[in-house]
Amino acid sequence: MATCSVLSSVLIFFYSNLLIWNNGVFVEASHRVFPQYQPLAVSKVSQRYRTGYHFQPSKHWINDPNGPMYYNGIYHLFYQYNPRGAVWGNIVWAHSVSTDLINWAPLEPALYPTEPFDINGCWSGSATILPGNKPVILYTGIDTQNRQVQNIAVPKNLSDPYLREWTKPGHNPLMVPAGDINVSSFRDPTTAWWGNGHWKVLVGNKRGRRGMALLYRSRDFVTWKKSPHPLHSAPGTGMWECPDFFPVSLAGEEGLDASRTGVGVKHVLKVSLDSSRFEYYTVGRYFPEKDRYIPDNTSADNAMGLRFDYGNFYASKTFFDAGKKRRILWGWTNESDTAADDVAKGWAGIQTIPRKLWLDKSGRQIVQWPIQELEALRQNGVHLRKVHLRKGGIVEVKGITAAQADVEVTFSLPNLKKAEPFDPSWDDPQQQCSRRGATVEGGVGPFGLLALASRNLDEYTSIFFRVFKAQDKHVVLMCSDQTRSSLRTEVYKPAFGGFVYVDLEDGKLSLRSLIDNSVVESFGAGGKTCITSRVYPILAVAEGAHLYAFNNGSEPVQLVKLKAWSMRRPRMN
Ligand code: DQQ
Repeated sequence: MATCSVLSSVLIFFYSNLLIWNNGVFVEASHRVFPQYQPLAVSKVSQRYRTGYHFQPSKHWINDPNGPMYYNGIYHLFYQYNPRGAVWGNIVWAHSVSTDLINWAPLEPALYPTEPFDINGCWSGSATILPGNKPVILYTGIDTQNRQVQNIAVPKNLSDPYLREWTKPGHNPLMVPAGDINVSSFRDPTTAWWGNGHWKVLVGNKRGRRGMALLYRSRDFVTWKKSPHPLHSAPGTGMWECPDFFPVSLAGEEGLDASRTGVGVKHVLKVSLDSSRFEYYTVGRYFPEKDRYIPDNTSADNAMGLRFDYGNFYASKTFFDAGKKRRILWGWTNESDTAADDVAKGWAGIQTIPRKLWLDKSGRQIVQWPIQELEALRQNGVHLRKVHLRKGGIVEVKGITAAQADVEVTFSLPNLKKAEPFDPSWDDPQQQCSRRGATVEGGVGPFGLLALASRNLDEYTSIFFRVFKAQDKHVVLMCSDQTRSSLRTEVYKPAFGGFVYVDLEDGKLSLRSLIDNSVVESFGAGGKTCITSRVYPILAVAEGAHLYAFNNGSEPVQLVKLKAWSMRRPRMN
């Protein structure tokens, strides 16, 4: 503790977006930069708070998932990694492989700074599988002048099933920040798609406060030309990091290859906002001939827009799994303790459980669900049925390892008449979750789960719903509230929240939570609203962790069924 406070008192950090003068160019740093910690290689990794079944390397800092792909029966995940410390810096593309997206084997980093066009860092990017079954990576390199440029890398040996080594062809960089493009706001190329005789790729950018996705075209994947207009832009959103653009089917859950357009297809554009470190997405229409994307008027095209995840989730990226015909989403979930804690732990950052994603029947939003393969880790299942939860009711889910579990529960709401009135000015769900925690009585709700809870409830992370009555409909709020998650005072403990767009006609609401020591990933209403929390209990650890279902609304709710499992550890790097 003493060491931590000494460390934090000498902590000098630069916040993201800080301008650094370098070789005559102003360069914007990304992530919080702690120069004094960057090269501190780890001598001992603390097991406290390490996850059991989430993706993480054996030590050090990780951030964005990069270039996920399925190639010849193997899943590849690359990710931003500091090989020399537990804070952001010295960034390379680390590389792991899997046959099921759950068990992972580490390989040597695939990309690390070697050339003038990436000597100061190999930042985020994507994979594309070109005709002839040839995978390539597009990534952002930080060049000798600290400019952001887009590069290509190709496997050295296509007959290596793990694609261990990657080379950087001599015609790099492919795209440079020419003209009025800000050299430090030009990054994170998407997976390329094919249409109208061209390959097309997006690169994140901003002009003033207008966030934009620049569009580049190429006939041969070698020479790239910037389109005179971006694919899309939105005022007031700031730098668009890690754009992701992909088609979704209007019918069913099957995923589509990046190049699919036409009847029965909509498109999704997701951007990660550097200024708030939240993401938002829109559902809309893509016009390939004009290379324009127009969001539907049901999707807010600003920082209040729909999110894949309303919690700690950033720099996400999807890929098309051609083996199982599904689209899969990866997202980075950062620590919410301090940088000094991370240095002491020897590690920082995990990836969320891969989620299958598809367009909801309404056509207005995305639905997500943990990939089915995860269920192979379930063991010691317990089952509860028809438990009445009156006001103040609480029931413990016993017989599982509550610190590392998967729980699915369905509640039925007998009486919606008592729902509290909804004020239409409440447009920020996180604010509503902060105002009314799990113990604040409502009419219908709060009801839900207390995860990573200590025996006497000194600590818990509450994931719950609250139902309100608006003029002509019900409004459902879902919260993942960290405020009581730890007795430690120095960690960040927000109450995250999102609205759940359901009509409640069947009077039921479901919740699934993946609980894993220091992370709780929750899926409301079958995956319509998802929230991830990072928490650091000191009592609710290992055998000291408990799981409860509760209701603190004045109206009784019924827990129709609850299934919970302990989760085994897969092979994890
Ligand atoms: N992280 C990468 C950038 C990206 C940012 C650098 C998003 O390429 O814009 O580590 O977290």
